[in-house]
Amino acid sequence: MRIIVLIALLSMVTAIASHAEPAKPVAYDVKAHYDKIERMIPMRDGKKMLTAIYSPKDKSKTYPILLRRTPYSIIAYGDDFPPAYTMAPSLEFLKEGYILVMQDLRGTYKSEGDFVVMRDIRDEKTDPKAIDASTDNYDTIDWLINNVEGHNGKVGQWGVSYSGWTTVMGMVDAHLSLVASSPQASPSDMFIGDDWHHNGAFRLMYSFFWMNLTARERKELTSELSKPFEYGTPWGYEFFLNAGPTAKLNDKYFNGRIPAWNDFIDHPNYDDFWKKQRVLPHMKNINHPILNVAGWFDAEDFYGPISIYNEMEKDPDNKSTLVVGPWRHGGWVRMDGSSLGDIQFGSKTADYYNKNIVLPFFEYHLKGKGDWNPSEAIVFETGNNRWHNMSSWPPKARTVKNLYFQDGGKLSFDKPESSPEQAMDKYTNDPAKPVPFSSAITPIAGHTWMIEDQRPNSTRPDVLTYKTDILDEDITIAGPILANLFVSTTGTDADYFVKLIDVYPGDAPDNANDPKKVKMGSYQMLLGVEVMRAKYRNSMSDPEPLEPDKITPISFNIWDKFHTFKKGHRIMVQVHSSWFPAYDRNPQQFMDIYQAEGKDYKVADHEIYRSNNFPSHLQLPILESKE
Ligand code: PG9
Repeated sequence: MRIIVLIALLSMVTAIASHAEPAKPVAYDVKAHYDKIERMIPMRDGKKMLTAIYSPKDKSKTYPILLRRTPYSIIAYGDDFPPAYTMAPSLEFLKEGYILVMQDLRGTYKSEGDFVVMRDIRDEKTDPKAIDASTDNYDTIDWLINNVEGHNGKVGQWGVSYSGWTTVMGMVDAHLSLVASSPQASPSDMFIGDDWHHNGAFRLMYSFFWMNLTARERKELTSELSKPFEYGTPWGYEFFLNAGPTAKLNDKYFNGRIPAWNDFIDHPNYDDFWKKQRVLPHMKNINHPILNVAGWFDAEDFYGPISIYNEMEKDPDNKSTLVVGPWRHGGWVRMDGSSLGDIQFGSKTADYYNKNIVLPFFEYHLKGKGDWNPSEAIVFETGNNRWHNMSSWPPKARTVKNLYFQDGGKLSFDKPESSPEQAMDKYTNDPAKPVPFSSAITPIAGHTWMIEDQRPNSTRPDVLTYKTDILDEDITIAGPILANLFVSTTGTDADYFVKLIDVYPGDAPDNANDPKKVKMGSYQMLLGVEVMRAKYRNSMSDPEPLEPDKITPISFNIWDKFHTFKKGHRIMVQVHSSWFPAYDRNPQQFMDIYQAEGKDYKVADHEIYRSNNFPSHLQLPILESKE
């Protein structure tokens, strides 16, 4: 019975670590090849962390240590073994031979201490005895090196998402034995662009799911996996609309018992609470090799790896390599990467990464085996479906071109010339009928909505849609995209979502053997999307109201893409003011949204200007030549 419950819960828990697709069949008997011991490893403050250590049975040689620390449970306690995919980046690592170490993070499952979600990064100057994820990482490695038999003196670490973040923390003031790290989809700033907020807009559906499952107070050390929240309906849109304003959720569902949820409410703006968690200021003097992995369609942590990469590049001595594939959050771990949602990539991109990138990276640095002389960035170009080895990211051979909103729902590279000052398009956003973030009927966000078909949205009256003529040649974009809007609204706050979309030709062929039989003709593939909560347009820390009916510029980054819009396709942009329940609703009046009551949510009209003086546009990084 326990096994059945374990398997059911495992698939839930791994969903948040984003390995939720069915596992590929595994033909490798881990127990036949590995011994296991479990230890409580002491940290500098005396708290002990439950750690499982799996060593190859073949003791004829030494092996490097490969560490992963997780808040989602090491899954198998005592004599049990976990599924192989949780132990290493791929099964090949088990076959090649590593000492695989998995640890419950401080305060989770069977590790002592308190779990603080994204614990502040310590300030040694004010408190030399402080602990954080970096010291726990250091103390763990120190213990392993001194106590585990059969190692070769070298330690590597890896992890996806939360475990990616603990990997990044391990890179800060790193232990000398740590010689290679692979942070994968690590968040870097929870207010600006990762799991909890994007530009201050609260990611309601995911935060609610995650906090319920992972951040409830633990009464005692336990190996029992957390139970997911019961929504009572498969339709998240309905659940969250009925649940009412964000302010109500605490009373209704948590009774203040999720400390990290209370933190959202107590810190609505970008204050020190959020700033102290930022890893970016610490991304210097990291002198061991880093393999930083991201997915173009990651709905949780794309900003994290890209911003960490950009920050590390400021140090001329950095040894960091960027890998970006056409993946969802963590989609490189257990899937073959040949498709995502309705979009196919022409090859098994995750298999390519596992065989040619992550395995050689660790084999070389931890064992001195093989070759590892990578380009600066190994990036997959969607649309043309090809890997590229680039000498820089973003590539230098790019030209920024403005793509302007035009009359009649058009987009073009020509600036509107003689359009009257007041040329604009209007829509009304009603918080009682927000734009759905996905057509899927789901209580949790899932993993394909960042690449989902936008056809159902492009006909809504509360979504503005602009598109180019049919392209007569390929256009490749590579690098960050900026949105520059000129808006005016009847309210004093608003959210502006901007989506970049690839529109397929009407006669595009359907995918072969598609059980869903999706019609790919005129498909609108979501490529990139970002939101700006307008009160944060000038400062995330000091929000400012919008002046009603005044034309106001709003600019923000939609982050990086590498995509070719093929000849025969069109480029599309959508603009709207809600995307629910992925994001909470904006009452459209300037206030602390976590205190807003039902009556505070107002209908507002929005105008997006497209005149010569107020030319709303996207800045696209057009690639001139490919490496
Ligand atoms: N995206 C998840 C997460 C990372 C960091 C903090 C909270 C959540 C995860 O998949 O682990």
